[in-house]
Amino acid sequence: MKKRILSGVQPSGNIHLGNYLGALRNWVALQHEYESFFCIVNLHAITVPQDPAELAAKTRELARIYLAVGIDPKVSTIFVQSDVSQHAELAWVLNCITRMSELERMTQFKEKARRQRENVGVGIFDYPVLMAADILLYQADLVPVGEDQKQHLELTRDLAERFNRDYGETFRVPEPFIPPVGARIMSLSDPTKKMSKSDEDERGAIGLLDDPDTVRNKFRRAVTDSGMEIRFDQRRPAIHNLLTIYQLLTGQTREEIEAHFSGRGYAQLKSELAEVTIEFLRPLQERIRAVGDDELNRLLAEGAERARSIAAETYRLVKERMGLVGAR
Ligand code: ATP
Ligand code: LTN
Repeated sequence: MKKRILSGVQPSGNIHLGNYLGALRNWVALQHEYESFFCIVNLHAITVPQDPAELAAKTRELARIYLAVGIDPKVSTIFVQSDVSQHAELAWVLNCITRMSELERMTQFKEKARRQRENVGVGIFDYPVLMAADILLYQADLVPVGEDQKQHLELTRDLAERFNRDYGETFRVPEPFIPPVGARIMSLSDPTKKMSKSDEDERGAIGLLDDPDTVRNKFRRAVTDSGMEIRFDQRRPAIHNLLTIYQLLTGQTREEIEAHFSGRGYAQLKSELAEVTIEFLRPLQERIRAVGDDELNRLLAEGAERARSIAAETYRLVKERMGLVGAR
């Protein structure tokens, strides 16, 4: 039997090159080797306020993006989290075996809480438990994500092990898959921060739906380091980041890239990188637009159906293990 993958992206904000290079790209590469489930995690998105109409539109847009980047619905299951009620149900059960202190330690929570002060919702605090439910429901072996999700994966593993120990073997304990290159694409306007959907400074991220002029402008204004040489040097994070994007989009080796830019300036790197990105985005955007509404409806309905059948099986086992029985 094939091993399983599960991963997800939130349908909030504008999906960017970091999401693609850190996560989506690897989903596409791994989907033939694994039985794959790709979720649009709208219940995670509502941990911060969302406009309902926009959330609905973004959910469908993200499904189009999954297809356009190369997720093949013939081999992979694409579905919307809120279509499968067991995500919220299992999250509740897992809440009851999670300690407050474990969630207080999560760096993503600490960061978001710092930004929102008193108004931090319980949902943000509980976010990692819902994520654990997403993964454990499908008995996933592998979870392809960017570097920022590593800590959440650790918690997922801890919760799976705890449940298995206390209630009997139930969940498969998943491993993260974090790519060796591209797991943490940095913001173009501040190379000490990751490229992020929720960054107020929109210039930091290249959106997958950005038009050519926007792409050129964002790269042109990207922060650089002092120095002149164009080399992969960790001590110069801004240039390292631009070169990493170039490497992943062209498939060239680091040696080839350094030789190509030898003796050239930052402006040249930025303009070539902009063109490479535009050429990558052009066909992608065409494919996004080409997905029809009916096609999308059918696909998400089929995806939800397939996801439900597996989620229901796991959740039935959980209830049995915990003594959650009612009328017979
Ligand atoms: P936010 O910054 O608002 O939390 P996000 O950009 O991290 O949002 P998510 O939906 O939370 O978007 O992440 C989707 C996937 O993209 C995750 O696997 C995450 O690890 C990955 N990812 C996000 N940002 C980056 C980045 N800068 N570099 C590489 N991978 C990333
Ligand atoms: N927390 C993730 C999104 C996410 C996820 C998941 C990723 C929610 N559920 C399950 C992998 C598996 C993020 O990228 N911020």
